[in-house]
Amino acid sequence: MFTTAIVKTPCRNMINGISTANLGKPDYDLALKQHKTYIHTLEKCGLKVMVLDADEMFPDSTFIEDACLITPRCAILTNPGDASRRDEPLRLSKTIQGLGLPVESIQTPGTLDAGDIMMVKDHYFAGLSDRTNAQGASQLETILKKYDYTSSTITLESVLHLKTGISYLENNMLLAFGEFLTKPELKGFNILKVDADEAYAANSVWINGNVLVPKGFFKTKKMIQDSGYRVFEVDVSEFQKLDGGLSCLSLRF
Ligand code: CIR
Repeated sequence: MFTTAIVKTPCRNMINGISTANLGKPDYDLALKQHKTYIHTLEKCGLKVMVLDADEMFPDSTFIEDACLITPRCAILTNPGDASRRDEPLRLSKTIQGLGLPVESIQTPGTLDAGDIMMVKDHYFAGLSDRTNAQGASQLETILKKYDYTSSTITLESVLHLKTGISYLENNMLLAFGEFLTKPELKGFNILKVDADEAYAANSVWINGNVLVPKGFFKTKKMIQDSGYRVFEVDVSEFQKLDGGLSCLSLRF
């Protein structure tokens, strides 16, 4: 169960965030509105939400998931793989230090975006991507071991982050599309297959028996509902324009 989430208000400068989506520039006012609805949805799932101020220095900083990994036994400030995001964890450090957990960090030459990390009970899958390198994953493994956790890696082929393509829905259920349907590392999970035309919805978020699904992906929404979850549809179109999804917008713990 999660009790708390941390989110970071989008900054005006988000329109200059990194993007490969080809969906145009985000509309800032609409993004703010969508972010508020996202916060309310987290609250409906029973979470207390800490809302951090916008930070104009970092256009992508609303994608707070990449800057820190919070586990039940420690918090790990990351070292984001894209130079423009490298100092985002520093700006979070005070908030994270205040949580009452031991705080660790990933160090250069290791890089790691926590969007590449998927928690499955006491095991953490780390995606090796353009953002997370082998040294980052190996530092993560060493840190996690100290707290009696295990980890393993999965090499990504086409998506930005591991959780762009898969979401763990607890009870051994995985939501996945494309390259993740056939990965040997993931056999053993019950996989809910997301169709290629709804690939964006593979980034959905389990919170205490509820699943947040991006708005407009009807087949995926129905499939998750039919599997027994309560589903909340959340419109994050303005964040999709920056390659970001539902999970990227919060730290949940
Ligand atoms: C980036 O490219 O870093 C941002 N524009 C999007 C980050 C999305 N985060 C995530 O998938 N965890």
